[in-house]
Amino acid sequence: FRPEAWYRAGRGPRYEQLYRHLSASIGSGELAPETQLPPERELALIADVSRVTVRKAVSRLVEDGVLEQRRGAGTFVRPARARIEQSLSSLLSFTDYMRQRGKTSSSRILRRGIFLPNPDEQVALGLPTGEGVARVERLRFADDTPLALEWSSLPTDVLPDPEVVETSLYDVLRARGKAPTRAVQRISAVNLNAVDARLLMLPDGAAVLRIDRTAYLPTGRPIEFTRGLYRSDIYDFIAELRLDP
Ligand code: 16G
Repeated sequence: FRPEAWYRAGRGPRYEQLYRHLSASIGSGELAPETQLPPERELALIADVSRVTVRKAVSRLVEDGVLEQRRGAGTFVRPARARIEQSLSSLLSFTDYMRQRGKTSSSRILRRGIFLPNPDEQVALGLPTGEGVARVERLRFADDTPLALEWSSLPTDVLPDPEVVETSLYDVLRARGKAPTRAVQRISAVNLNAVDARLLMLPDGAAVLRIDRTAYLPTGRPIEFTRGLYRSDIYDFIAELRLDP
């Protein structure tokens, strides 16, 4: 811990500066997993802030899932999680991927309904102007760990009833004979806003992988546009490459 690195640096309340400093030190590995934090009183002395300030910063990092408090032992940097390797070459659903790994997947539905499409949805799905879009927003878990946030959008004739999506969207599509057989994905790096960070239990501004998938029926019609924010501290995406013959 180097107080000079954050002292008088940045803006905002003291506890936020301390929060950001600690969270950056953990993110960079400077504070390694399993490191024990000095006791509150000591940390307050080193950082020259009140104990209340320390408590506020620390409890926010505990909420983020970055630190953990162990009864009678103190506060520790959480051990690194096992990473998930996901192939970029097979067209599977989140539920399928988790089944393959013997994990239990679940979702928290954040919003479901028919909405006015945004420009990305309109272009990806080729929606005529004035037409609504069926959208399902979900926070996706494996064994109780939040892994991704997903916004799935489909034409309303394919999914006039978005409220039927409970567990697996692809199971619903398969049951309707509308399973996609081809998809195009685009991966980019983005920083989380405060709301999404909280849902994924990551610090504000954490870098995640954004994956946009546009999926098509055998006829070539695009029927799904899903934007997902995947935790970069957990996911590795793997593609197999071959030399052209
Ligand atoms: C995956 C897909 C997403 C699809 C979802 C369906 C990626 C990058 N995205 O998360 O496009 O909508 O699976 O999962 O793999 P579900 O059938 O479990 O709802």
